[in-house]
Amino acid sequence: MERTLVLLKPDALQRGLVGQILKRFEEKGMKIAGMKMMQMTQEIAARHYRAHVEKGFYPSLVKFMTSSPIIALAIEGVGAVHVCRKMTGATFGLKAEPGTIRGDYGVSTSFNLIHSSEDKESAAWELPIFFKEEELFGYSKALDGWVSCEEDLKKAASL
Ligand code: 3AN
Repeated sequence: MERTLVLLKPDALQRGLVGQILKRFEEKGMKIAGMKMMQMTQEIAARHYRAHVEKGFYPSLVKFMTSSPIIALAIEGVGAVHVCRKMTGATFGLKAEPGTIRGDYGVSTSFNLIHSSEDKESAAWELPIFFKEEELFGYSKALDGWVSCEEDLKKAASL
C-alpha cells in the first residue's frame, strides 16, 4: 500500500487545526502509518527542502518551519501520494481552491499549514528523513474492505 509524507506545519499547531486536518485524511479513507511531533532543525530543513536551498525564500521558509513544533505523518492508502496532494491544494491559501486544506483554512502567502509529497519519488525520499522503519506501522482495520478493493489498488497504481 502506498505511503506519503504529510507535515503539519507550525501554523497548523499554533492555530489548533491539527485535529481538523487529521480528520479529513481519516474520513477520506487514508490510514495513519506514522505520527511524530518534533522540532524541525536547520539540518532537517536543508534535507527536506533540498530543491529550494538556493531560492530567495529559503531563509524565511526555514525560519517559519523551525519557529515552533511540527507533526510529521506517514499517510497510507489507495493512491495516497496523489490523494493527499490533491487534498492539500495549491501552494498558498490565497489561491488554493476551496475544498482543499490550504484553500479552506488559510489566506497567507507565507504560512500554508501543510506539506505533502509531490510525487511517489519525493515520498520515497522524504519519508526516511522523518521516520525510521520501526516507527512506521502496517496494520489492518475492520473497515478496510469497505474503504477500498483490489480493483482500486490496480487503478491507483497508474496515478
Ligand atoms: P508545495 O508545498 O505546494 O509543493 P513547493 O514545493 O513549490 O510547494 O515549495 C515548498 C515550500 O516552500 C512551500 N510549501 C512553501 O512553504 C515554500 N514556498 C514556495 N514558494 C514560496 C515563495 N514564493 N515564497 C515563500 N515560500 C515559498
